[in-house]
Amino acid sequence: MKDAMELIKSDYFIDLEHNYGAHNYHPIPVVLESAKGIFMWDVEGKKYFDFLSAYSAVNQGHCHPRIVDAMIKQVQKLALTSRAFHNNLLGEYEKFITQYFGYDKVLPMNTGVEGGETAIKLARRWGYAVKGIAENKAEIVFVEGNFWGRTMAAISSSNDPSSYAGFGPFMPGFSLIPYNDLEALENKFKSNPNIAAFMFEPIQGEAGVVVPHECYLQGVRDLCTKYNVLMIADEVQTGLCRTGKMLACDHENVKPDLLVLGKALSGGLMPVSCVLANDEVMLGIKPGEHGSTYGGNPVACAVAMEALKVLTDEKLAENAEAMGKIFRERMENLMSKSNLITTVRGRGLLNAIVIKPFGDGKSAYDVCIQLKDNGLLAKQTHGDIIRFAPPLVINEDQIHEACDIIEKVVLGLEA
Ligand code: IF1
Repeated sequence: MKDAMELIKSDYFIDLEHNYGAHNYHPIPVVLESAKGIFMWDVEGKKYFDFLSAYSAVNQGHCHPRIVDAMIKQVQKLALTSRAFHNNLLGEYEKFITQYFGYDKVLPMNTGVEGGETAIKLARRWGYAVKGIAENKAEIVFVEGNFWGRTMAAISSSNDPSSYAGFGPFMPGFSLIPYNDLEALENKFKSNPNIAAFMFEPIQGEAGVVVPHECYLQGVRDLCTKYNVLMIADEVQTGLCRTGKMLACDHENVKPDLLVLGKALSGGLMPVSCVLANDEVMLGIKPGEHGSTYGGNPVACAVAMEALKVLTDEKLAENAEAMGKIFRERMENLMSKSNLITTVRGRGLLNAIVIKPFGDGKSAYDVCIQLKDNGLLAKQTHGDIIRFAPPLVINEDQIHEACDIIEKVVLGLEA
């Protein structure tokens, strides 16, 4: 039984958030105070496996020493110049990241949704300047179940009422087709000559780790090429080794025209995002036509270069691939012993289980509460799906220990 002091500590912080913060979240009731690698500790000193990684922003593990050091060194020297002036970090970073991913140029921003917004502006501009679409007629095609942020453009492309309801009117020039459906994509492209781009996630994260069929990515690439439509891959969540390859598009060796990155681009230390593209697209935006106060700031440049180096130095894609296989085998074995789990799916260390509705109205949220009580933090999505996404530095013993907790909770709930 928690003593009064322990309850007061967590409840004290939860009450502060409730009384003074907007109520735009419903967090799992745990108050974290420190983190390292794959573990986090709450204000009562209890240790947890982090199986969310801040939605794949902490792929390198919490507070990675090399990335923290890079941040500390730079922030004490030169933190922010704005883009009104040059500095000695931005060009180095731009050269590093464009060679790292194989594109002519990069446009640095901060949050993932700013990356998406920037990609859409670049695509519309290309549509007018290169494809010859009539002014204000450019269309961008998205997929059902997409999630790329909370801005007005992002929610204008959503078919999830919890994202868009009550926030209209919406951005024009957007349309939706089913995900993982190449026939629908080709029919859409045939129906309208004014399509500038198709923007999608190679694996849908928020939709519940929806993995498309083999060859979907190649099919998208071929159709975008055939109909002169820009392919925009939103790899904010699936990129940076999360799915067992550097990029989820690498599973089919497909190269998008625009690549959007964010989250783990900073190893979870600060918002860093970007769009990568070749000159025909990137040079469509002229000086003074797009930007951001903090976009490409010297600290972000230093942090992002180190975060990217850690991914390759520590072979995190290979580890994600290997550990993910073990995780899915354990979950499939659990599914064979449980009536609660109906599906196991994912790639690398981006996985999810689908929970059958309980008899007494319990849901995946209740499983997450029990997981928390047993020392593992995860978050449900869309009511019946639990996403499991630990930092990519997790080792085999830790994967098995975490799976033992998941197994104990799931089988315990059935008993
Ligand atoms: C929250 C969800 C995940 C993203 C993809 C762009 C962005 C995101 C594929 C925008 C952001 C975050 C938002 C965050 C929780 C998390 C999330 F549950 F909201 F949907 F990961 F699935 N593209 N996803 O997943 O990046 O502007 O947030 O930096 O609490 O809203 P951002």
